[in-house]
Amino acid sequence: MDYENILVDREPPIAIITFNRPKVLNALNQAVMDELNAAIGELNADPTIGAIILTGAGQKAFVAGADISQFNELTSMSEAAEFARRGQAVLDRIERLSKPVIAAINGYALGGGCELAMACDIRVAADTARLGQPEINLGIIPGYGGTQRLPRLVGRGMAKYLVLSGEHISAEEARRIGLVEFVVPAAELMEFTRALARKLAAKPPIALRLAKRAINEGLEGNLARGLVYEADQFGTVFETEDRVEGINAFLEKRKPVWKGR
Ligand code: CO8
Repeated sequence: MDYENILVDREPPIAIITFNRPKVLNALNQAVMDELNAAIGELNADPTIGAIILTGAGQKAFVAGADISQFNELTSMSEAAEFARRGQAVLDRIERLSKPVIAAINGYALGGGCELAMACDIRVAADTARLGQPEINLGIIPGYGGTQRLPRLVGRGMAKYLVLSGEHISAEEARRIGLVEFVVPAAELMEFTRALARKLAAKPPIALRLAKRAINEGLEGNLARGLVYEADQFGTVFETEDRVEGINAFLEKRKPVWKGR
């Protein structure tokens, strides 16, 4: 598929999706969301790709939020709710994707941009990045999962502070509260994130998928249910050829060769 609002670069075993509307700080409109959804589907189906990076074009922004200019086109409560649901579905798909997705946050990650980063598995931020949920200043609230994913990452109090105040925070502050995992100098962001993506792409794919799923599912229920789920996934991964290879390779003091079976 040809894309107009994003760039998709395949560098097997990784791929990079770049939001490419720098004039509006890579704001998300429906066309961007549709293209993102299609690209995610294509890359997930591509057996040469083991991990995906999301980033923004230009120096200034990862994604500065949903495109505010389209909000006045939403004329009813049900239209606005449907709009939010459609976006949530794309972010949900990213969170549940069988391959790891890493956000390389190269600048502003605000509103829908911060929500998008939170739907990724791991977040790496440039030291110049700024993050936040400024929707309150527009008289609205986060609609792409921000009220749900933010407290799960940073805790209730800090999530309420960010959502209710609309303040932006620095990358370093975001790391301190658990909103991003790594902060690196801006010039090293893509090199660092590519290396991380390659590291994950080199892992056995079934174990990677099941581990990701066990963490996601476990966090949505209580600990007892999560442990049952983890044990089930552990049983499934034990049936794979990669498990036999991984354990034998360790015992034979050699590097494993993963087959994805
Ligand atoms: N939407 C549309 N255009 C934008 C956006 C945006 N989110 N952000 C920036 N732009 C545009 C600006 O209008 C400007 O355009 P122009 O050059 O034509 O005037 C251009 O990008 C550059 O921006 P600025 O001149 O404002 O750049 P500054 O360096 O002065 O400021 C900021 C940078 C601080 C990032 C500033 O642009 C800003 O505050 N942007 C808005 C951030 C924001 O409020 N984001 C949240 C949006 S709401 C949201 O994301 C909800 C998600 C869930 C939706 C659920 C569906 C209902």
